[in-house]
Amino acid sequence: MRFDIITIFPEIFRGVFEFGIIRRAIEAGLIEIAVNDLRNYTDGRHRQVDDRPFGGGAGMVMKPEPLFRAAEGLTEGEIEPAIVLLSPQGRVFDQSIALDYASRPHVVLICGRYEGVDERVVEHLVTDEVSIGDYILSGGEIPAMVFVDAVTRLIPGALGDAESAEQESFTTGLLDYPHYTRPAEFRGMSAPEVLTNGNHAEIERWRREKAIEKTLKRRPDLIRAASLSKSQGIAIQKAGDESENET
Ligand code: 9WO
Repeated sequence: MRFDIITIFPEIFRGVFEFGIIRRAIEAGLIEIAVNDLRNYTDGRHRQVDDRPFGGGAGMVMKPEPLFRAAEGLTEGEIEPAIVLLSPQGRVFDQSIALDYASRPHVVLICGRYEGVDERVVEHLVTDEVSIGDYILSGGEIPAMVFVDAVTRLIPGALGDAESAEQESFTTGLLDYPHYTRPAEFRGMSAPEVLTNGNHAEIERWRREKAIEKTLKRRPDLIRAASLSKSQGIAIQKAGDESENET
């Protein structure tokens, strides 16, 4: 899978893809990431990527020509290119959207800056607009990093054995269970006994129960959206009944 990032600030990406799972995925040949400087797709001595907004107002707008030239050049000959604009107006990114992109051979990511991009880019070049959440940033570069990170983890072979086991918990649509490590007692705070007694069936049960409790309390919206097994459904029912009985 190849990611092509289009940005006016390629230096921002220096380092971010050189660690951990992403680095390993690159080394294994599972992904390739190219950071493309939008200015290389301008013409003229001024290498101009922005201009004043029609209709007036503050700030600048990204010109259409360099963005069309860059994205079309990078996807030449592709039948159904994925050209994603990271923008607060996009569909809000989540694990299931990440999973959809993980099976694509090539994704072009356009990072907006200034007041945004000329609307003709949105209407006639971009195939998907994606937001990483409801807040305004200074540009699309950090969202592009988030996108690459979340999608790469879902490419088969990108996670090691330990990490894939962990991944299961979000795939269920629940929040993660609490984690503990040594020492078993720290400043009078004990790790739960159940985790240290070696009963793996009991540990499994405890973790699932904690994941359900935490999800019900913090993100009940996830419970409604989750596709749960029959035993999980029953466990949630039980957790709900028990919390009703508490007060
Ligand atoms: C600025 C603004 C100010 C007042 C009211 C609404 C507003 N919207 C914006 C705006 O969208 N500015 C953008 C800044 C222009 C393009 C690049 N910028 C950007 C991308 N900010 N945040 C993102 C982004 C991308 C993906 N997911 C979350 C945020």
